[in-house]
Amino acid sequence: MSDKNFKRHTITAALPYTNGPVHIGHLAGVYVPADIYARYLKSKGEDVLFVCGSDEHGVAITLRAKKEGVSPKEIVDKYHTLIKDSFDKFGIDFDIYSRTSSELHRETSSEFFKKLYHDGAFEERTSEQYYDEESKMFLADRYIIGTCPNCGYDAAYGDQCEKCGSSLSPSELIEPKSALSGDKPVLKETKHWFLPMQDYENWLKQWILEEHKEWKPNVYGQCKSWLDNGLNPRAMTRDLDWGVPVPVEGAEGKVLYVWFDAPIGYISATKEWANQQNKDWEPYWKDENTRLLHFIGKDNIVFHCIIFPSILKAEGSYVLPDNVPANEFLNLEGNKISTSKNWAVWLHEFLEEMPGKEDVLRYVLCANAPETKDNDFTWKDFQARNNSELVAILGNFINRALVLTNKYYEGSIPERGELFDIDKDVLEKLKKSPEKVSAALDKFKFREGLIEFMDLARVGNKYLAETEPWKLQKENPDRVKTIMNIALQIAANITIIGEPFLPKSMDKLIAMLGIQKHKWAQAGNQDILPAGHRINKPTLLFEKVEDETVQQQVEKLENTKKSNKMEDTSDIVGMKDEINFDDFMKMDMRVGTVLDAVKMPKSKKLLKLTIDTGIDKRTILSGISEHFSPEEVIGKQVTVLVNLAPRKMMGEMSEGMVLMAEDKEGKLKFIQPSESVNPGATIS
Ligand code: B3M
Ligand code: ZN
Repeated sequence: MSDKNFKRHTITAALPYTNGPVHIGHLAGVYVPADIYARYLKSKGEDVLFVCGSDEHGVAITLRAKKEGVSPKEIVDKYHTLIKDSFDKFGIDFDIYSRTSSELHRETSSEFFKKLYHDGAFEERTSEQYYDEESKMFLADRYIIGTCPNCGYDAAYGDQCEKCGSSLSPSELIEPKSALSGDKPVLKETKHWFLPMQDYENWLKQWILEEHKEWKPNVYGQCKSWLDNGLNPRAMTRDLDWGVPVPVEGAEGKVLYVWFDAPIGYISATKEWANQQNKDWEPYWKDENTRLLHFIGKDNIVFHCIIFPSILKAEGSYVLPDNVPANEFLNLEGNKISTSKNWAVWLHEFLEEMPGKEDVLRYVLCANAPETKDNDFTWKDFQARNNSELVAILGNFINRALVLTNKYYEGSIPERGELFDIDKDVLEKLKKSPEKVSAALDKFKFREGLIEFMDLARVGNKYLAETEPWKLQKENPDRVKTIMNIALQIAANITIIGEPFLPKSMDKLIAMLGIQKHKWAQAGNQDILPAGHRINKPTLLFEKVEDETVQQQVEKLENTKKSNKMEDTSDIVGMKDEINFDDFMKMDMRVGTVLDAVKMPKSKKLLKLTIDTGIDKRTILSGISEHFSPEEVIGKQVTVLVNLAPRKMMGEMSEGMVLMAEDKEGKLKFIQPSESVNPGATIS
């Protein structure tokens, strides 16, 4: 945190697009850390407002609506409810979960735009954009489909090719088509309002690169690279019929750019909350003693660190973010999480399939949070962390402490007697524990904070294992009283320090201990539970996850993999156009023998083969280097298309083609005669 003593905190978590459900990647990257942080500050007694809501505008929504054959309104209603419910059940404790389709948001974002418009903050520009005459609409980049100029993929979008990943602009597409009508779109003039980002460049450089060196390296680095590359004007309006109408004359049929209106959604959400609470919203955004924090994923960094701050700066009366602790991405079982490929663990499905395990998922996602680099979620790790950490350490310690207290003292906390070194040592560790967790959380190091918290449970667990009170009860009941008292004080402290991480389990533990919820200031206190206080009968805090359960989840993913493969290859499996016999006879295919093979310099894919075709010895370049080493192919009989027109590749002529078969996993195999034949044997 900057050295400043802030009076209040406005914490925002990225507004999820309501074009689908939320998954573990969202939770790990944004909502779990944001919730831990907000709970931690609230426990410290800070004035905290934690806002979120649904991002219901933009092309992502209209595309989804098209796909499902319903209206955008139906889509946002459906997913808003589903997402809100998932967050609720995972204990993500927003003070308000709003939505950008609300009237209050329309008003707020319109007013904001108008203010900037009247202040002359925008540049009005007319440019040519693709227009679909059949649908009578300007086409958003995503609505234009064509051939990628880089890899030749024929269904690339106007903003990106999903095959090779290159980012594109619609004018680069070869043979662009409208996704709406399939027609070739025409270029037509349209007017938009641009924020001249280049005018903010120097200010941003000073504000971020000089004054916010404490931002996380991944965030700072991305900002630096944007700023080093130079900023360009960005249109703040779009030709679309779904969104907040542009509130100025001559803007009919246009809406605010979704990345203009969505961050203002944080402000509208604050207003809605303030109305509900009968409070004033303005200090949460305009008082210089307010600390604004944005929790987001890495793909949103530029919008929250560069564009939105410029918008706020242009307006002039708002505070700017003090920090933007963005995370990297979480992968799933080694692959990138993908909504379109259904490669995800969806929260609403997890809730159904693993009821009661919400905190376990929070725990595992925090332990693996992609804080500094992308990270991987696996079901094996989920099981291991549950069984050997939550059950074996935290759960075991609590259960032992509470069961023995019930057994020996009918649930009443015993007095502490004489202290030995081991007791003093444990009490000292208890005292230090909250500082250690705080030090990590203050730096947004949630994994470290979790480890420090679990260390306290470890200390307690080890203490009981070493002192073995169950063996002492007969001959030395006074000693056991001291041990049990200390163990119970640790348990009470765990409810405070663990609450930001595992809120539901800590509520359960609070109930078992029969105490009130305590604030952070009490953490480290060695006398939370007075002697004589009665606790309740314990139930298990965590239960083992069995192999079967994990196996089911793994199988579910394997099935997804299989069905993806089928979809992926459908266009390959489908037959090519019919040819006649003469077409076939044009191909001259022969069996050749590979005489020599070397790797092509500077190429990952190509092997340079010398082949005896029976007619001649020639060079053929073949894209098999990732599948075979040169030694493996020398001497092999292969099938060669010998009359293919020669082609130059990487400066070397290739004369012909070696035919290969590709299996389901994408592995290549040679097409060979079943028995050895003379080089040059013809194939027909
Ligand atoms: N809806 C993008 C996303 O979900 C966007 C975030 C808006 S935050 C103002 O990645
Ligand atoms: Zn491409």
